[in-house]
Amino acid sequence: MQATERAIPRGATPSKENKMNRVSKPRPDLCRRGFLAQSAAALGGVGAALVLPAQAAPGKVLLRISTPAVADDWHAKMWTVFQQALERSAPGEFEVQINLNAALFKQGAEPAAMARGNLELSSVSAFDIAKQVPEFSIFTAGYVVRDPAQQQKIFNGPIGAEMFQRVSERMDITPLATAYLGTRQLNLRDARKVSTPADLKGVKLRMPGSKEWLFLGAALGATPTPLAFGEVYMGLKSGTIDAQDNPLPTTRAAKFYEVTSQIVLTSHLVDSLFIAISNKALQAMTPAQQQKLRAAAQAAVAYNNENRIREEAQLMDFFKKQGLQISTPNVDAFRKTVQTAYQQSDYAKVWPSGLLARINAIR
Ligand code: KDO
Repeated sequence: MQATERAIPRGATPSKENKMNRVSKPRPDLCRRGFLAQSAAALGGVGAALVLPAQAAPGKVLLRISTPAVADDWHAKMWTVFQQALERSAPGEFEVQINLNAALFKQGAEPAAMARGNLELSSVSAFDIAKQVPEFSIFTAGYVVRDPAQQQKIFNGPIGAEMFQRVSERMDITPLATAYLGTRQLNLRDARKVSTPADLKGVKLRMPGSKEWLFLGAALGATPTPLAFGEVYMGLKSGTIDAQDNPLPTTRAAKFYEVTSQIVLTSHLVDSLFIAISNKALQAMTPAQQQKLRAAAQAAVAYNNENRIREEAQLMDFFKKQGLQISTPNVDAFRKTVQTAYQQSDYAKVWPSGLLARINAIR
């Protein structure tokens, strides 16, 4: 099933470049060189070598985007919405280059590339931020944020403003808008009974490669195994990993359901991605351009969030039809174990005093 896409902003149909991205549907199991060639081709048939202009056409503001997202996922498509919103509000002013599948920078390397001025935009995870702004790890902790509505209130209110200020000062990037990546669920290669974290003992659970992610995997009771997103499909297929965790729309878009047999609805993390821009690029813009940029980022996340929330509610049937078992564990047991692990960790020691209570108070 391909869920019906709601193109929210008027005229937000994919551009020619991104239609190419969508039609070519690069597979997560393709090698990075393949992605590079594909991306280069999508950018104008340059050929196998990735030759990206370091500068935009004369008079245009260059906005290079890099994301590990696969073309069929909402947080990949949202960049087309962003691009087209800018083209409508500021015709001819910006040159937006969308690079999917980690074709330009590997997963997690984007913030450093932005700070160095080699990349303008990306969707940055709380985990990437927590590496440099440790108190942001509160948003990497399982079972803290309750649902997407609360997530938006948190980041669009005073807490978001305070935390984004710290990000801007310490990382030299500015978050512009908060995308709901989805609620992360476990997805196992071989079905097994999973009721509590103890049932995951010894399960090689793939996590993205940073200590913040690995901590979450361990807190769930599994044996966390670092692997880049683009290698997960093959890892599951070959059996080098036993499981992965991602929101259901991503498990569909990256086709992980083809190489797994069970989804366990742990709902352990209401995950976010922050559309962020390098401060260097932001400061080089006029106030009017900055305002249009912010509006385009808001349009992009609105598109992502609505489509993703709708699809999350529909996907269970799809996975069942694909032959997957869907099981519901003892979520209270998972919540208790994971929350205890975080409370007793060094992460919680740097959470600003009272922040957890303020988050909890947001309804
Ligand atoms: C993943 O690697 O599991 C993850 O979901 C982590 C996110 O922070 C984000 O990088 C995402 O992958 C990619 O955008 C691919 O969907």
